[in-house]
Amino acid sequence: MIDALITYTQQNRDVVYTLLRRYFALNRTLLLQSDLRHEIQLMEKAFDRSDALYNFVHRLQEGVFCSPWAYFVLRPDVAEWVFVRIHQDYLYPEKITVSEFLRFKETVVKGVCAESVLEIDFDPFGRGFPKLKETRSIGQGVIFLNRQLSSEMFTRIEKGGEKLLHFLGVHAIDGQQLMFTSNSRDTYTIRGQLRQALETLEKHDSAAPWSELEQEMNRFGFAPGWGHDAARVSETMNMLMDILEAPSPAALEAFLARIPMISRLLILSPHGYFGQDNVLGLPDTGGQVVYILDQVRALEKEMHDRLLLQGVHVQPKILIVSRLIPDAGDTTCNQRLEKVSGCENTWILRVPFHKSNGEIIPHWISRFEIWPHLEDFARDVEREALAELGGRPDLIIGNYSDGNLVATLLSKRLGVTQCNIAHALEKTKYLHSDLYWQENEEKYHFSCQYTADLLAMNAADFIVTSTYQEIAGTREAEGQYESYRAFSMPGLYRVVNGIDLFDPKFNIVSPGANADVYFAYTDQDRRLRSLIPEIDSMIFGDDACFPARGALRDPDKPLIFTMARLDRIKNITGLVEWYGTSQRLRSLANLVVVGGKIDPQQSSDHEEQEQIHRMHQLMDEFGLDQQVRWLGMRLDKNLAGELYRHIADQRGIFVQPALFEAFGLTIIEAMASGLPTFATRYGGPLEIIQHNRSGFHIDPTEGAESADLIADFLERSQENPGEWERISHGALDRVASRYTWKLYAERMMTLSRIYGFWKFVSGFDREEMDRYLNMFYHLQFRPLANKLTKDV
Ligand code: UDP
Ligand code: LCN
Repeated sequence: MIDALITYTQQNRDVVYTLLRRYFALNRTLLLQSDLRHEIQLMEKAFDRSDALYNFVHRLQEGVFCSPWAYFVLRPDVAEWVFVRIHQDYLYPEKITVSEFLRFKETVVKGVCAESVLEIDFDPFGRGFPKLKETRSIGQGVIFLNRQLSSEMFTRIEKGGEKLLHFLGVHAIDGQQLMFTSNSRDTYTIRGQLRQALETLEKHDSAAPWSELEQEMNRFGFAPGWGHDAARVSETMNMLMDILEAPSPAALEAFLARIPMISRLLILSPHGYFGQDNVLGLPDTGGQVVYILDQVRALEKEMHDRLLLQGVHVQPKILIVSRLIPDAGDTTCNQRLEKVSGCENTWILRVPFHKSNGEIIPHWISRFEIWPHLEDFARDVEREALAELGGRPDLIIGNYSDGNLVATLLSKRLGVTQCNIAHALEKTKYLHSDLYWQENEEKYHFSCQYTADLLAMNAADFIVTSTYQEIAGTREAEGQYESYRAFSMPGLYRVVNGIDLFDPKFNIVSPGANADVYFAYTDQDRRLRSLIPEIDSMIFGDDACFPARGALRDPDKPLIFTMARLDRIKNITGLVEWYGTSQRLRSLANLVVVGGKIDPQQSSDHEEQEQIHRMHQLMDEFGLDQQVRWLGMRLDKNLAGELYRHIADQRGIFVQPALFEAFGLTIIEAMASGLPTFATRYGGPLEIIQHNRSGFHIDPTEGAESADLIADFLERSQENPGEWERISHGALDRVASRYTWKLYAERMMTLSRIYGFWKFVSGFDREEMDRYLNMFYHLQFRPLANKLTKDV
């Protein structure tokens, strides 16, 4: 692309010069993708799509300008970055390094002298480690890793077969030895034992239970774990025979899927409020809590079923660790231990934060303020979790920046496989929050958060994401993890290689919508009809029973429904504004908003308060009190589930207008209920919804256009009800095929076993990386976190 641009520039100097002049004439040091594209569109010359300059500009991410230099970030394709500069007079495009680009940006935008700056570079530590090559394979790390390492296992990895046997030999759960009665690593001996056992098994009925076989199998050196009956035991033994003879990735994956490796999980979600009831709608508590509670139910069942199939009678245990908040209002977040309902042996363990004098901190602390507490928290959790679990967990899963940092500290100390889940990385949500970190420091402490993110993502054994775009974005926009690849926090450090998207640690495992709660509106037998009167008075009532503003004058119109936390990024106020401005939309449908509080004084979150004020302002400005019903309350999930369905009964729609949405559980919930859904094109929803098949994408920066798209659909559906049904069916099919917790749990268990195995067998040669991370933690993260007070 650069060569084409050089040739083009030589032949069309005037065109390139004119474009650069336009950029400089804007008198802005920093231009975004949209600004750069906009200027080329305004030029007199008509470009066609094969034009080198047009192509170049359309692949730019940003530009930095300081006469006579223009520096650009070019993203020719997903996950591919090139840095280029052009001199205004000489007009010769030159490639530059990432350091040069960032240095220029820091100097020009922030005016800092950026010569001697700490540069963070994780790249050298990944050399020699297998990496994906194709962008389409990003997010399929486990398949690649398994293929690559299993073919190397008996060649590159010294004594691969013996290591596999050793791995099997050290398996025990609750003191019960599994797989082998002794830890022999001699492949020759084991093959002999396997042959003898297989011969004996042939004499048994294939349905004979393990208890009947146990004595004989013990004599040959085999402990429980091979299968619940003779057929399965012999299948598993044959698989091992095959692998010891000639390993293949598929055989290894299938064999590992049978090993009872995972029975104790530790899941970390430190910031509150984490509870089962009355927490949604409280600050910082949203989809992450819903996700984890549904996740543990699915994982517990999957672990339980797998262990039984392998003939291991052990009850799996999951511990979700969060913060204990003594002043927890009407939530249970002040209880140390709480059983998760619908589970046999899954618990929420809450561990408090302390002030510097040791006193327990009684109140909620925003997720942006919790950094100085995490190291002590990790230490306390280690003690309490080990006691509760009765030993080390088999896997530690972190959630969000804080949980992932604690997972990093604990996994390192305990030598346990670490999995990260981000839910949302704030960096892509707040524009230029890296560059202007100092300006935002008091409110958000992004210096701590982004440092923690870098530490945790590089330390993790594997990272689970909900979508592809979360890792590597789309052709148009960078991904959330990708945004950590190269950036500057002037005055702190410059990251030249923050994360490698081709690292096989990334895996896409999408969450689901809880099928017990969110199911199709047509599924009449399961509907909670008794809730309908309450829902009707919530939506159509005008009494004071609910904290609400607005009363719908014309209840026969279809409903446009939205529900979210009242954060700026969720852009609920944006939707209200589009609705207020669009007479067409107002004449076609009413709007129902569930989110936030009506009284700003009842909110303790500064962003929420601001949004509440804005909602009132918009309701006043556009006179919306007879067309908008705003409910400032949190709905329990059964009520929310029946509400989606009730709105579908009346041929309504769901709208998710966020400026950016990492994934968006409400979107799959609405779709699972059969509601046609319109969701932001920025973030995960772009992948969840297939436009005009299972819903619609809307552009939150183009309010009028989005309002028209919605109005068009409502009009079409009025004329032809089959149109509404077409999208409704599309939505139901999409969720059923892609977004279920069963699929999630199966995949997650496979990942845990395979990464756990490879960590054990290959060690991943990570010592250098560990040392670098250790230094980064102590020299960067700790001082930043310790600058914040613990005595809030
Ligand atoms: N939710 C709810 N009741 C409410 C508000 C939200 O049950 O009053 C649930 C909603 O159904 C969804 C979650 O909270 O499961 C929000 O998750 P999402 O991923 O949409 O957004 P987040 O809040 O995590 O950014
Ligand atoms: C946090 C978010 O912001 C949402 O986009 C996700 O759906 C939710 O967590 C669950 O992962």
